[in-house]
Amino acid sequence: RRERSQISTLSSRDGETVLIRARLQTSRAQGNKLVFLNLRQRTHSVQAVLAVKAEKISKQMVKWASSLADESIVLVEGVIQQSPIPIQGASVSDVELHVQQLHLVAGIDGRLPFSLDDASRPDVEIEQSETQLNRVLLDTRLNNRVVDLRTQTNQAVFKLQAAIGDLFRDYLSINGFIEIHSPKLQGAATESGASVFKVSYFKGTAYLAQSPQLAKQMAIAADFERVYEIGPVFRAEDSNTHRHLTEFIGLDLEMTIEEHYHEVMELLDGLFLSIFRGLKEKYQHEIETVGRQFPADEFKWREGPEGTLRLTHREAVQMLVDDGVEIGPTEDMNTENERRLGRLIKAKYDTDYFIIDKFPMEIRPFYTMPDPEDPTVSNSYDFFMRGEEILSGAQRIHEPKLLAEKMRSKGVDPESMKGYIDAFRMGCAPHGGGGIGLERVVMLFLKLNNIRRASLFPRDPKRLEP
Ligand code: ATP
Ligand code: AMO
Repeated sequence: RRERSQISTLSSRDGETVLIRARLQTSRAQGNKLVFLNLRQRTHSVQAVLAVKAEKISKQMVKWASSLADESIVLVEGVIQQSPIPIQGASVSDVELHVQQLHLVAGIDGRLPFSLDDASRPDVEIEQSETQLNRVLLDTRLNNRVVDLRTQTNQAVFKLQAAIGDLFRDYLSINGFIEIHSPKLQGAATESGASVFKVSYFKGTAYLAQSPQLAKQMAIAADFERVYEIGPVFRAEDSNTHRHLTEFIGLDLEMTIEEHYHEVMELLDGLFLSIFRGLKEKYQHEIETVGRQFPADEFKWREGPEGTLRLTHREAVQMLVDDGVEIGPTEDMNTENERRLGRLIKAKYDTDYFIIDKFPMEIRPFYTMPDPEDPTVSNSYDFFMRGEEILSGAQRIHEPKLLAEKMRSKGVDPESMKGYIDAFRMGCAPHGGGGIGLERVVMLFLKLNNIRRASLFPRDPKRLEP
């Protein structure tokens, strides 16, 4: 077997003969004796030349090469030659490949739904003129996601998504966490009961987990001390918004607390800073690539002694009230108010990343620990990026009687979660944690404006395919 080369390594290798398998991005014939082929491997591309004057290349061969459909996969053997001028549209621009042999590995059956060029046009305002600008609508992209994912932008988006997963794992592993894998099939609803998918389970019914909440807390009761999970989360909510999916990837963690729940908040903050720094340090190229299609102001966060901005829920609501919003002191912020708060904070503190602490007890789930000094508020927090929630978390109730009482007050029957409550009857250390939506972090870091763009094959109330 002859070794194949990567396009990314071809620069300055004048005179070498190489074998390359790549996609034919585009071809451009000049008369019947010459054709230029733009060859692509992931985000790298090079220009190849098929000319009759070369050995073994006939006119027929040139004609056949010119007729190959864009996006076919070809195997090419050729000699690298220095180019007198930089080649436009090729990422390896100092050389070109003079083709001696060309084989078709996989052709295209039918027509491409859109060209990669059209799919790569900058996403700038004016939705109405999509067709005029030859832009490809989101639905068309998602219906033909495999082709859509081949654009440079999408290759970069998913490299960044993977990087966030890696940075999450690295940080937690260094800090003594272990990864767990909790079941997604449940006998009862995981959190509140309203928004779970039912699936038939032999002669009965099972539910898809709406978060690993119960399992990660039970792992703490089992003395794992620090755990995390990266896994699918299912929500049966008919939310047709820019930021809700029915299946998303949850980055969850749970840890014991020594003295105060701020230990968890600080760890989570350290985790986010390490993700932001890691992306900025190692993935600038991908961030810029995405930015060419989705122009965005650079994501900003605070470094140094002042640290991440933290507000209490009361202070956040006051900022909105001062800005003329009608909102009660214990009310949950809707999307519009969250974004407004994000803009106010950006103007005042120059940051796209902040934490809100001490939410009113009545708007948090049953497992949330009340503040011992003021039980109307809770030891809970949300984290925000560009004015949208990306993490929700809290200290949890580890005392079984209080837990059962809070369940009842939220309309959840403690009997339906017996295994969970029993875990606390056997003794459990104080603990807390949080859950992050991976696609939201990707969407907001890159300002993609729609969560579907940050999901490989998105699932929403109207989409189960492809
Ligand atoms: P979480 O489920 O983590 O709290 P979230 O904050 O995105 O995530 P919700 O609390 O369910 O989700 O909803 C928050 C806000 O999202 C709502 O106040 C509302 O503004 C918006 N929202 C949710 N569902 C819909 C919907 N179907 N249509 C319009 N907006 C919605
Ligand atoms: P919550 O329900 O707030 O909390 O979810 C945690 C985070 O998950 C993301 N998220 C979503 N992403 C896409 N589509 C959705 N429909 C969706 N819903 C939520 C958000 C959100 O911040 N058990 C708690 C976490 C905890 O306390 O540890 C929970 O699930 O980024």
